[in-house]
Amino acid sequence: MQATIGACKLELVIGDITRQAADAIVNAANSRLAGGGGVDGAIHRGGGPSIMEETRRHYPQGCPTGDAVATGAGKLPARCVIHAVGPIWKGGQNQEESLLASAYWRSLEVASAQPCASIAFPSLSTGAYAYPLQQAARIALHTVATYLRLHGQPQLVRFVLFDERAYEAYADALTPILSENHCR
Ligand code: AR6
Repeated sequence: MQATIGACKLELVIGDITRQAADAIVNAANSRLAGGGGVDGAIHRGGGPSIMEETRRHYPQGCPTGDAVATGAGKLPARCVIHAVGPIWKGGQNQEESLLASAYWRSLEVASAQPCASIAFPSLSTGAYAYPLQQAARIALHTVATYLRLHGQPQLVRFVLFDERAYEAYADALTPILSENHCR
């Protein structure tokens, strides 16, 4: 599924984020940038030790929740990895929504600074961090669409969803965005 926002493309695909040859891929990191399972495990396994060496050297304090930092991508086909820290779901009254939106927004700002023409996101916070998928999908797509309308870059934003269930949630959330004026 695909939407056009100004000159930018917003795509949904099912797949593995580590296989994406985008300029940037986004890691679902933790605030210590300590590595872990899920997307984080797959990125460090696939990219090799240089990614962790770089996060330790450049970001010894880690990265706050809602923020993002960039490193190289080691052996992965992407050019760089943007480590974004989404919130842990604690029931919805702990600024989860604004922190999740901020993790996407900051990732796009960091990508623009590289600069990157294409960026691939996983579904941040919806695995180990247990953010409800439908809500997370709405926030993710709304934030990215708003950013693209405002900045007109990156040219391509691809959401790489790991399974049918995640894809369907994002496809449902994209439909109302598609019907807004600026999209077709
Ligand atoms: N490609 C695309 N999506 C994936 C992949 C993959 N290779 N692997 C998993 N997913 P998670 P979080 C999906 O847990 O919730 C780590 O331990 C997965 O099905 O990776 O933000 C970190 O170190 C889910 O829908 O990220 C943190 O401590 C989504 O990606 C913590 O987990 C996110 O799942 C971050 O948790």
